Amino acid sequence: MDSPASAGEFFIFRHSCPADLPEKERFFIPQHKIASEVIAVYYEPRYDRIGSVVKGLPEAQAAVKGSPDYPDIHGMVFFYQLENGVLLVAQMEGLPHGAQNCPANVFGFHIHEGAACTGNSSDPFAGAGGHYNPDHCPHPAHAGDLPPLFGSRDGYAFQSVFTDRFSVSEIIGRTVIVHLSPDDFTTQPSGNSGARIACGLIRFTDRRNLVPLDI
Ligand SMILES: [Cu+2]
Ligand SMILES: [Zn+2]
Repeated sequence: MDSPASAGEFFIFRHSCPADLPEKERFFIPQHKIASEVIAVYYEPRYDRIGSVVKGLPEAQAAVKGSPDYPDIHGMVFFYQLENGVLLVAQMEGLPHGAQNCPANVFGFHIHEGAACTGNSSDPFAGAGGHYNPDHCPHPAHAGDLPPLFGSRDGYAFQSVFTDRFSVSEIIGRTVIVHLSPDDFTTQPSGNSGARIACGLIRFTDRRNLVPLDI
């Protein structure tokens, strides 16, 4: 098969240790208790290409941090350019979570067009602007629309998704936003996903200046 695997075909198995990677690349392996083990990819020939992509450095990444009201949120979003689209891999910790029996723990997740995680007291990330939408489509057909993050009972989320709605170069300098509420995929212009609780600026990975992740 010579087309990129879809999200549903992206099999990840746990692996005990990333020792087979060069030291510099290991710095970019997520440090979380689960994601630090996510290295080995199921290796049938049809998955070869996506496996080699995930083992390399992402072309771009965003360090996500919570707003003043949600200081515990932090995470990383990685963007791997494939031939026909982008593989996005995200992990987040410190998301809101409740002790109730049926917590939703679902958070709207988008790429916004703005270039800054700055704002004001009523919207700490107003500078992120609206959803990235170069083709002037309705929500959820915006290029920057993504599946929402599903948080665990202790506030952790991991997501990988393939999208051909943008290339990595298009979104450099734009922003990733996490919202307090689920995206209803109906309400205009942003799915009624509520307050912006975390933001990250998307940057090219600086291959000459790799530093350990602080997440
Ligand atoms: Cu958003
Ligand atoms: Zn949208």
